[in-house]
Amino acid sequence: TFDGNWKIDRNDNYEKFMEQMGINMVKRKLAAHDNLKITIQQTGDKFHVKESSSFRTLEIDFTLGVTFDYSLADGTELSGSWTMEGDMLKGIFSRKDNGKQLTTTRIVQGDELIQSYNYEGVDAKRIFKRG
Ligand code: MYR
Repeated sequence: TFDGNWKIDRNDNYEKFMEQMGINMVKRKLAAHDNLKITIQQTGDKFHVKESSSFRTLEIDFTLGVTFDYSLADGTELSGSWTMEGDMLKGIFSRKDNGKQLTTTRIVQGDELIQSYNYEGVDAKRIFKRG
């Protein structure tokens, strides 16, 4: 169900979220229009994700329930894991620099992939369409 190519369509409150993350205004403006594309391939409890944006391209492999490291485009390092709850992927990550938690979910609704984020009380969403 998550499998396929996804292209960012729109953001909801993403700039406020990035502000809460401590990202400066110039980077926030660029990141709000990052042309993010993700390709997801699931095999059992293993996922292969290709991420490409105006900042970078990278490939990530993770297994549900297994902790891994992930760096944001600005270099902020996270560590955490994804689990599946029903049809929803739930990620709990923590920042290595300050220990604070970033939670995120992914769910497919109709023809859209909705990724939500929470950091220190601020919620945001990024909504992708197949393509
Ligand atoms: C993946 O499944 O795509 C790799 C792991 C993602 C970890 C959580 C991503 C949080 C990204 C937050 C973006 C915040 C920008 C300020």
